[in-house]
Amino acid sequence: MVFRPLRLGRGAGVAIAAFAVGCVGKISDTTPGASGINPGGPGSGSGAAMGSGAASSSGGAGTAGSAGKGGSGSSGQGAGGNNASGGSGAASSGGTSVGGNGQAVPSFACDDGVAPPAESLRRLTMTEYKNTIADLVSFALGSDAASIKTVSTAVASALASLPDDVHQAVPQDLHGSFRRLDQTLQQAHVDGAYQVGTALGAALTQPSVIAKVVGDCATDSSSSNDDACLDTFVRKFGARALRHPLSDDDVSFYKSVYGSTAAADPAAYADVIGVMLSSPDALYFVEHGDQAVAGQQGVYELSAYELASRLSYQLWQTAPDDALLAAAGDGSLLDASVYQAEVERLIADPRAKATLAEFFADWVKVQDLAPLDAKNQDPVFKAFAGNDLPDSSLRQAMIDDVLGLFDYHTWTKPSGVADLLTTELSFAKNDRLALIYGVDAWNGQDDPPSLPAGQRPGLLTRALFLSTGSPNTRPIMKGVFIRKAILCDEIGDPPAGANAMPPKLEPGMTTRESVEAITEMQGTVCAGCHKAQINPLGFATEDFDSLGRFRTEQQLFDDTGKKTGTKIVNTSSVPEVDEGDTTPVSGAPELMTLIQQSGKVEACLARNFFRFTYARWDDPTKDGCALEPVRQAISGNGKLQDLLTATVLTNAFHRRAFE
Ligand SMILES: [Ca+2]
Repeated sequence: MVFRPLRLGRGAGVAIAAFAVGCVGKISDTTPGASGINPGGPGSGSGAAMGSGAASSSGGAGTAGSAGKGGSGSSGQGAGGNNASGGSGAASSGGTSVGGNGQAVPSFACDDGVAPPAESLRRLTMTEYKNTIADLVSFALGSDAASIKTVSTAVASALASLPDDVHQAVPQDLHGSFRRLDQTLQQAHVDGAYQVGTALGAALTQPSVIAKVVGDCATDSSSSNDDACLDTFVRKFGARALRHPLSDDDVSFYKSVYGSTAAADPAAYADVIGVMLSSPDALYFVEHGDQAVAGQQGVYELSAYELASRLSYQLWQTAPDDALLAAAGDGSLLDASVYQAEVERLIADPRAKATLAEFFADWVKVQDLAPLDAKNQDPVFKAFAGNDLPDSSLRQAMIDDVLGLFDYHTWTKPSGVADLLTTELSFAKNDRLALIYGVDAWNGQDDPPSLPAGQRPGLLTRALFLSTGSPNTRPIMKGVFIRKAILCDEIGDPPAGANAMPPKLEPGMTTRESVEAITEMQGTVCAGCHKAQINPLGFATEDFDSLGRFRTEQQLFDDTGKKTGTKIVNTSSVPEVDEGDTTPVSGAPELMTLIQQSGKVEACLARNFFRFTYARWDDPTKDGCALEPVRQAISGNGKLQDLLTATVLTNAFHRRAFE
């Protein structure tokens, strides 16, 4: 049976309230933390949560369920066993290629006969919503900067009452994944949207601006033009607020909201605006589809307006602009060449950079970096840090360094995954971080300085991924992060009762030695995962300390901060970037090369960008046609920015599956 969501644009306040209640129940059923409390949420990210505890997030047992898919109530996803264990398992077509490490490169099978999972009714993210409101204010007021400022100020407190999206815990990543996966709907969302609508309605109908917003017909002395005045406003403002032209029925409904008052009435106009902004069409991606896709049960091509919205929110995180709406209006957007031109126009805009920056930040979990100066009074930390004792700016500097790396290699010098994983340029603009790297600070304009050769290549050797806010590194945490976020491998559940806290280090032993003693004892349940899947990836990056400083030996301290000795750090390991691959590495540089050669990062990046795009977890057995073109686009000579282009050019992006 094909169920396509009913039109929800009517009934405004009543409809949205009823709808909200329905969503809460359904989303709660499938999404841990849907109550809005978000157990183990972002606040816990500082250090402890990514240890062995994080490994519990996604058992190998086909748990890749329908995270965030509450609206559809789908239960079909888990059934296939969901071999999220890899891309490699799904590589049944298109030929298997071999990477630089001699192992098969993972790819995704695209079968046009396989329908993707049904989509839920997705709400705008808070970023998207706030951008949309700002654009609507500009649309209503044109170039009147002073009025735009006044109106923006009037809605600021209502906007601030909306909850931020959180790094939503999903079954596959209990620690918290993309903010876009936060599809929880709280009372604060419903109340906040209503308050924004009310405040905006009031602000846009003040005597100083109503003639600009509605037209002179709203303030002149003639009453004979008032009905046409209202009609025109509903159609014009409504098409923008709801992102599609209004039907005659829609127009009648909003005119009924205005009421039967004869004279032009600012308060009645304010009601119309408030109700429009409470409409599901304003708050959600309401998609009905247009043409059925032959051979795929329940899958429809999006209409031109639906596609315009998807494209605009995907690349700009806001509603379509005039040009995009015009291309939807005359249907030309459905023409491949017109669509391609719009894609290029949108990607050339700075807003596309901001979108990709949000993706990268979420992907590598920059929010998980611990506060670095919290232990500045601790004698051991103080002794360990020495001249590099962190100040309050160092944490953000480490985040900016990594985001700068992404930005440079995506836009300034468009590069591919290989450069991302092997670059020896420093993007540290902060003096303290530059000192840690042993380079001059980057001025952000000229070519970035080069790091000491052969020491710190690639993304994963940056201080962000090494720093812990304590005197000790966390090899387990580093290993889990690389294994899951960068390679997209699954890690089995840790045994019940396993400790998610950092292992207690033994005096006189390196961090590695302590971790080995605790987690790799032969015959224990821990050893199975830690020895092969987790620890070696972390051990190979032990040539950096927990402030990201390069080292060859580890300093040892007693509890008072007195140095008790040094021990050579052993960074050799067999990281099994590909399962069963016995290639050894001597440390971080060789590990980065092995990771780069594996071809796994391209597949993993495609999967992560899918999650960001569609706000749901990918299912490699059903989403192959969405994943494989993107993986291919960023492989070989492909560029990171091709993530954007390749995704919006897939058939999957133009379609929607209904249940
Ligand atoms: Ca009038």
